[in-house]
Amino acid sequence: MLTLRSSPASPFGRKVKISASLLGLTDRIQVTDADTLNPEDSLRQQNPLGKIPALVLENGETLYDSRVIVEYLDHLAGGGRIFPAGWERFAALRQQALADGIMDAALLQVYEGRFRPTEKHEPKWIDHQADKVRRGLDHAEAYLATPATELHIGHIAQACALGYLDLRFGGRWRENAPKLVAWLADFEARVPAFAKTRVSA
Ligand SMILES: N[C@@H](CCC(=O)N[C@@H](CS)C(=O)NCC(=O)O)C(=O)O
Repeated sequence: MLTLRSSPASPFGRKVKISASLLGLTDRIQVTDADTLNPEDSLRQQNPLGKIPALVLENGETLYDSRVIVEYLDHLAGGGRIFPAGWERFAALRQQALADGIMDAALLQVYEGRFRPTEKHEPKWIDHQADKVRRGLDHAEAYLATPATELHIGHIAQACALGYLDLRFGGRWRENAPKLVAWLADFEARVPAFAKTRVSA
């Protein structure tokens, strides 16, 4: 049995869970919640960065981060299932990188709120991160909102990024991204694991 250290709200953990489901591997993975703030949590032995997701393998090795884990799961499932071949692979990896970057920038804004008292919030820093999210969404709305034919890791990551903005930012991205709204509805209709991994605020 593989053990996924994650938390229900983690968008990167969600990427792994949805990938596992699409690859038919859900039954081989047990999910154990991790507390990234707790120094006593074994997570820090498993991943020195103390970040989730981390995947503990049957041989005791741990894989991180989400990008490595999804490659491993695809390999376990025979390879080439959620990673296309040829140029499409790089387009899919780039889409994943954009979505991961949106999630990183969104998380940093959430952490600013969590780690600093309100009077110490740095608006320039928050705006800097919010601009990344806005530019990323504008790009996805313009170029990455065509409903997928073959689902791949870029689509999974993009859905998780949009889902995280729904969870933590009240879904305000929807006002300026009608094509992405339709794109996400199509993804959700095709991927039951998306609804299954949704958490409410
Ligand atoms: N690049 C990493 C990002 C993972 C990440 O930022 N995880 C967050 C939770 S969603 C985390 O562990 N935060 C705790 C910390 O940064 O200490 C990945 O793809 O897995």
